Amino acid sequence: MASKGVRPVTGNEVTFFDQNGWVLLPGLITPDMCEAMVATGRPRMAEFLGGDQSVSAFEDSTREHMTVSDAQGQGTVTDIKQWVEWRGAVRNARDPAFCAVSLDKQTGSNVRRLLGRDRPVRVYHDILTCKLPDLVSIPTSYHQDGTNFPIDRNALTIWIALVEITPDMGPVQFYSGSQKCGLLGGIPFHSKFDLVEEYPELVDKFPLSPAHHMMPGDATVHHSLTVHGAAANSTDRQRWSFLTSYFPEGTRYTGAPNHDTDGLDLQRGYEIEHPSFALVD
Ligand SMILES: O=C(O)CCC(=O)C(=O)O
Ligand SMILES: [Fe+2]
Repeated sequence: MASKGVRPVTGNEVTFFDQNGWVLLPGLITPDMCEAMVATGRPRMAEFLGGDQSVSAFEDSTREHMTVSDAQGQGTVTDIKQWVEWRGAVRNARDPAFCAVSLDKQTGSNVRRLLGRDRPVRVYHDILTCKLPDLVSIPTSYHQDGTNFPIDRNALTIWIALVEITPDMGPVQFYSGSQKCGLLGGIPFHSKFDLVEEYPELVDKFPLSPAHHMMPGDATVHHSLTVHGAAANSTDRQRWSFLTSYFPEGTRYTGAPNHDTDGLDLQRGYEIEHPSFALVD
């Protein structure tokens, strides 16, 4: 049953997404749902959220999220420099506050409409992020998600603001229409690679979306080929967001090493059906 907590996308929003590769969805979920997610996630991430402590924690980090694909357990908490994350609230922990958003039938229907395919979708990964204040977390470099996903087709990501996010907190920004370029290269978060440095012409060819002022429950959706990034958070408030990426049922595994898929015994060339990638229909 569709929850009242997630609203349907409109026809105009789907059209905007088709043209631009991203769309803003004001009030996608209720502020209550946002509060529940932060209330669950904050204590789990506490050791990385303090001022100086967060910096030293990263230096000492074993980057334990490399083991995230283990379907058991609670997922992993890591400072990946661009933000502090809890990866796997849905995929691993099956936490109700997060599943109520990511696995909701209305969410599934929204994703199907945005992907333009009338078939169930699966969760690729889910990440609760906190971009630390005072410029502690570094900017999110401009990238396409698609280069990093070891899957053979397009996907999309729903990114939800869990707190009020002002433009100076580093909301995600998108090069509108850049999905039409196809794959541009780079592996997100692997190195300092930034697509705007690699392709300076992107800036002239595609308008950069505004740094939106978002309220809790407002969301953006982006296509896996859309170039996007975010500035650092220059305020003294934490930037909390929750993102879930989806691929359509029938998607096949390319076999490329990736922390989201390693260790699950997926077979290159075969459809991804592992229960860790929850089906939403
Ligand atoms: O939250 C950010 O700064 C970037 C998020 C991102 O890259 C994504 O949702 O694919
Ligand atoms: Fe991304």
